[in-house]
Amino acid sequence: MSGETIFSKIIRGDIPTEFVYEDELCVCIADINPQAPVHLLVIPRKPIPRLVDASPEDKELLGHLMIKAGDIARAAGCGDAFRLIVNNGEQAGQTVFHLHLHILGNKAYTEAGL
Ligand code: DGP
Repeated sequence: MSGETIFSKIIRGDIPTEFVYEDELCVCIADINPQAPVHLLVIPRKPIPRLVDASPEDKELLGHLMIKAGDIARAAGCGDAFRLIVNNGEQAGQTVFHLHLHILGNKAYTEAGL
């Protein structure tokens, strides 16, 4: 579980990937294998491997990711109809060991006013 993952390479620009959003603390990219009409990943620049590896000093960063995820979901047209998912650990399906929030939204829900 080293700090070097595909997401570190994307954040550094070694693998050209469009940033849907970026600031000094995080970037947001489209998931390569979308599981919903809107499937985005909010990734802290700091390479924390899993949620459980975050420490109290990361409190502000984690809050930032949550707040930004809400803003990004709305900007992506999800309205209030979206889910945030963090897979923690291999047995929970985590495949990239650099913390990230999945934003899963279905534009159809929003369009239907649900
Ligand atoms: P998780 O299973 O929670 O670790 O999710 C990792 C997600 O990352 C998975 O849904 C696919 C996505 N992903 C993996 N490699 C890449 C990549 O190179 N580019 C992009 N955009 N997404 C990737």
